[in-house]
Amino acid sequence: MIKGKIIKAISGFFYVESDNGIIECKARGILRKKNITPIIGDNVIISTTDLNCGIIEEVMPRKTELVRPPVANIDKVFITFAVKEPNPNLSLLDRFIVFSEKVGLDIVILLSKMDLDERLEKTMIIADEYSKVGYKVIPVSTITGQNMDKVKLEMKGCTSVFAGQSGVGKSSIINSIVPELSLETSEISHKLGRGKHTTRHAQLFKVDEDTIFADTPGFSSFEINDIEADELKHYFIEFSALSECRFGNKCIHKNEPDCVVKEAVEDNKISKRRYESYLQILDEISSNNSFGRKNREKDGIYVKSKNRKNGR
Ligand SMILES: Nc1nc2c(ncn2[C@@H]2O[C@H](COP(=O)(O)OP(=O)(O)OP(=O)(O)O)[C@@H](O)[C@H]2O)c(=O)[nH]1
Ligand SMILES: [Mg+2]
Ligand SMILES: [Zn+2]
Repeated sequence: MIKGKIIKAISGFFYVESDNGIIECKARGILRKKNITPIIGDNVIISTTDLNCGIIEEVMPRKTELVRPPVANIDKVFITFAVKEPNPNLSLLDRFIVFSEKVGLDIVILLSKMDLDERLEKTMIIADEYSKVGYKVIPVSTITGQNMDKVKLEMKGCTSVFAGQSGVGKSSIINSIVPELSLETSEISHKLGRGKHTTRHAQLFKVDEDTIFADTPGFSSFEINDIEADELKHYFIEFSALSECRFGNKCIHKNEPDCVVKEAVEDNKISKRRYESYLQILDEISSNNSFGRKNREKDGIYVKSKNRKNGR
């Protein structure tokens, strides 16, 4: 038996880095029966039939698990958004933050292609908004090399993942930090204003024993699953910094009176745009839930969830 870590997964094959080098593996059928799908970042135990082929026998418990892109055991996420080309979709950024908060990851926001924003106006506005929330924001450019040393420093000693829309320059950033990787990159489609999904598979790379990172394929939309309406507020960290609302922990900061979050928005202490982003996601969760419930009721299998609040 050999211990290793999955660094790449393509069409049912897993590439496991071990003391014996990289071994191509299949997963043992029993794992599927147990509902375990190995993903990159997983620490696994494999058996080998010959030198170049192995079977994943066991997947060790995961410290963290990011569902999209699927990567296990990461500490930090570099959420990468371009200031231009493609134009940043901040609602998508907020969604990604929500998921990263839920997983419990350290979050660093990379504002890429700052060289395209000559007077840095847009860069400053976005950086300001998210720094105020409490996030570390690093504007970068692979053309001028600006702040690349800061990204490198942030990567050191942890397992991180670069995630964000297609075409924002994730692979380019990695290339400028670790040039020998020569990852494939390509221009965005100017007609469509978005990237071409150049990176097809997530892959882990090792800089040293403690510094590991993943490049991942870009995404263009993000559905909110597995988050309850009364849970969402915890992932907008600027809300939690305020004192409690009149309805305490039950307040979802929407229609309740004397809500400190709504007051903070009125007083410009919390970004109105972030609050609207919150409401938008909240609505989506509620309509997903009632849609899901209707379908379950139709199938006669609806059971009222114990933890659903407000008698809904
Ligand atoms: N002006 C400018 N262009 C950049 C910068 N970084 C990357 N690019 C360009 O942006 C385009 C997309 O870069 P990629 O690195 O392929 O983007 P990606 O995020 O990996 O995209 P996917 O793999 O599709 O998710 C390429 O043409 C890069 O040359 C930058 O700092 N400034
Ligand atoms: Mg890429
Ligand atoms: Zn409230």
